Amino acid sequence: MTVAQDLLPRPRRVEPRWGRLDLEHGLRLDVHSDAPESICTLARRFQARFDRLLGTSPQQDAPHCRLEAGAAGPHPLLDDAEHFTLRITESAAELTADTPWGAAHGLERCLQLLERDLAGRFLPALLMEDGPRLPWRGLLLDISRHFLGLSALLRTLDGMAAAGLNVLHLHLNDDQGFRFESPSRPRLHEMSGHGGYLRREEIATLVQAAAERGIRVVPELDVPGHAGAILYAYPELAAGPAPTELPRAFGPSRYALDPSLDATWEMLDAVLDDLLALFPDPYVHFGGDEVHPEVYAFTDERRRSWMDTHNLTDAAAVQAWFTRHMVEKLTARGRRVVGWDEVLHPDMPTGMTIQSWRGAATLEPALAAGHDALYSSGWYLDLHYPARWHYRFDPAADEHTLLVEEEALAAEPELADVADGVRALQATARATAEQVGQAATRGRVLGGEACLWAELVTADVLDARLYGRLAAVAERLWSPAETRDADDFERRLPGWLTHIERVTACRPLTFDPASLGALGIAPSERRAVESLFEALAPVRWYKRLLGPDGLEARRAGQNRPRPYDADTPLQRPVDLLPPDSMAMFELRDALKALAAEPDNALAEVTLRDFAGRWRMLPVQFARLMSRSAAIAELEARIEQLSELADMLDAWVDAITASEAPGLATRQRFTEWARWAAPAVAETDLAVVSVVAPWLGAES
Ligand code: TNX
Repeated sequence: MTVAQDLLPRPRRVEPRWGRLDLEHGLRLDVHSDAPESICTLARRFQARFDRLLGTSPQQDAPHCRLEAGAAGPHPLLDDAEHFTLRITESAAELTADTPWGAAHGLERCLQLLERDLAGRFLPALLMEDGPRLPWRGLLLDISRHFLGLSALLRTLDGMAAAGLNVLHLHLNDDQGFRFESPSRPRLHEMSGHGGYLRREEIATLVQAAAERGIRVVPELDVPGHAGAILYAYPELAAGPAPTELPRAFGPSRYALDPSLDATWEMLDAVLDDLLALFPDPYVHFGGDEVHPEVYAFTDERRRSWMDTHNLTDAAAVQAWFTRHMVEKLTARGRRVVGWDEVLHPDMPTGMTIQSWRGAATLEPALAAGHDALYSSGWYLDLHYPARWHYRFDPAADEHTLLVEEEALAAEPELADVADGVRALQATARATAEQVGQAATRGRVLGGEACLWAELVTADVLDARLYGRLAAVAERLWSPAETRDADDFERRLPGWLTHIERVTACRPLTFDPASLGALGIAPSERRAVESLFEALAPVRWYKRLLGPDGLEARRAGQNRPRPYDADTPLQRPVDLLPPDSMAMFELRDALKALAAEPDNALAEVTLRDFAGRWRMLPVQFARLMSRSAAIAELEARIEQLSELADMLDAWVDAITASEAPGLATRQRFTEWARWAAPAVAETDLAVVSVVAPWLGAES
């Protein structure tokens, strides 16, 4: 495998050439003397990155990389050209693009292509013609449930750029917090910005840094529902209840703005002016999701007569009226409007962009009604799904294909106990979306967004919650439609994560020493803890957010108080665990390799090493468990792994002796797997599904 075959996301076209560009003396990024300022800035930023990676600034005889790029506006726009051509020969490199954004993508590729061997550092000779498949490649960050400050956002821009993503969608307010400075309505951020909010200068810095990376920042003001934080500051604007304290509980709420009040629109006018002054992108998201229907089922005389005046017959019509007014206000200010798929209604305005979060059931009707659409439903990163589950969804696929993939997800064996819940969301969506009409011209799938809802995310755990899975979504949005091999994606993923650690401040692979310290883990215990953590994964879907009781209640169609609220510390081992464990990829590959070649020595030592480390866990953890309650919760996992060590060794013994593992071994494994199945401290034992095909199967 060459480094070009390991690229993630996969490029459109790459032709390896013979030879290499030697970089022992550094690399000099060159721009034309009359190059636009944006290109000079780009060159300076990447020169510093190359210098750091190459360990030297360019010396006299360093090879050149010539940058030739057309100009663009101050901020990237949807549909701006993003493609580039990169030529690397034995004497120089040359990067051409129509825009600075295309050039930035090409330079990210150069960073990925850097190689090193005994003779030193180099770039492989090649010709690459690359550019994204879809123009809207986004990440939604919810900074409202837990605040993510400027430094977390800035490092995330670097991670996004490395993945080829180009839209940061900021979910700026929700029931639990209002996160941007509103000079004309300061009560909003002063009262409801508990935990932090973005100041105007910080937003300017963020938008500028994003533009330098070819990334658009799309703000979301979530109204009329999810309005708890707004209504805490302005209780008189509530259609239903208003909170007397800043809400801390998660889940669908009854906090919604009263659309019949002039004061509501005065507030929205002022806040929109503040917001639009900070975010230059032509697109603005206004939410529109999860308005509790009972709240808009007005019964009092004043609002009944308001409904009559406007010919509104039910709660859905009230919401559609709200949507129309929001869209008018934003359109009058020269913006294009995005809303969640609940805004679909026969009386909604035309020309919106619909973000589909409830599946093909809303994507297809939105397009048929002539709206542009963004896909998100299969890409909820807060559900702790492994990357390969997200990888299957292609927003541009036809409805049937998407439905098949949705069903395949609901049928994942690991979701067996919640499959009804997974299917239920799509069913609710179908009813609302079906009434929407057909337009003469179909809308366009612009792309999609991975969504990181942050009920269970803080800046400390952000990187473990993003990367891995973000790469799966990024490749689907960037690479040609035929790039669909999930095994090959997983093969490239560990290298990409290592790359992210090398070129950004993001740390998707390394457990943060401070977080381990907070769990009472000493530096000397780190190795042992890693051997345990790498075999675990956070429980999937909403199991954690709802809790065991909440899950049962949801089945019966009820809502229960949830085990977490916005003040619950996220400092359990489960918070540190990435949903994909690179060690489990390694284990899986070694099992497969040994089964195929019983004399594969590398596979054998890898497996023996796993078994050896698991066997030591009870001894290593004895003291730690007496010190750390958080670790003591995992006691069952430690016992389970030490038992698995014996079974794995027995399997390796049998395979290397060219014997079939016996019936007794398989029965013992089956019983063990039953013991290991229930969640422990909100963790799954990820290793079970990895070893089951070998240790549990008749060979
Ligand atoms: C649904 S998606 C929500 C969010 C939650 C998320 C949790 C959408 C428009 N609303 O408020 O955070 O589920 O997955």
